[in-house]
Amino acid sequence: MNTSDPTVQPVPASVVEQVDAADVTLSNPKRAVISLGSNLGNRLETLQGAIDALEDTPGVRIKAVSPVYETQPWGVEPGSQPSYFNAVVLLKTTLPPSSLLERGHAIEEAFERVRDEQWGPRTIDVDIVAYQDVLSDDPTLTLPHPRAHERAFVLVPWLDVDPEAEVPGRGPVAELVGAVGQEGVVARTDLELRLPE
Ligand code: PH2
Ligand code: MG
Ligand code: MG
Repeated sequence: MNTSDPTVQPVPASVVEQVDAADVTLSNPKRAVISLGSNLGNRLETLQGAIDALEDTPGVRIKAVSPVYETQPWGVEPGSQPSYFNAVVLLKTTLPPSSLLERGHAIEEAFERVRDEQWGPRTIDVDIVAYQDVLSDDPTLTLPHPRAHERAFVLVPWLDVDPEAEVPGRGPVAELVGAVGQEGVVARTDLELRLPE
């Protein structure tokens, strides 16, 4: 690769990872991948607030937080909504998927998310992208997330925090990124999310 080409984006430098064995406090923890998105209000502050609230959850330890991406709204008329900030968080948890989902909804409520239209603008969306290698077509929590494999705003930050990641049943994230491309997904290297202490 020609690294002097100004069109080649630098590798984001802001993946933050918990390097210690923080999950020793959790017995038999499971891996989960969470996608966070915000396109209303102070997007960065809200993403950080959601990360802090996840870490404050008994039975949850955040292991890695991706860089922040500014992304074009997916699934709606172009220009009809503000751009999103998106990030992906890797965590270890002793909670079952249903409890993690409940906690995600409680965090959305705490940030006064209003649910009216599908894919409407929101202060915060907390989505469980994957939970271990679980495959589930339960309509209240489909695993992995049914559209994760086609959304660059999920795949690109996920690849940053886990280059070996796979979408259960769909294949390596690196290959899926190659297939969907990175259009409309721009690293905000000027911004950073913190891993909670
Ligand atoms: N979330 C959606 C619909 N569209 N587009 C972007 N760029 N980022 C999102 O997080 C997002 C979206 C529904 O959850
Ligand atoms: Mg969503
Ligand atoms: Mg959601």
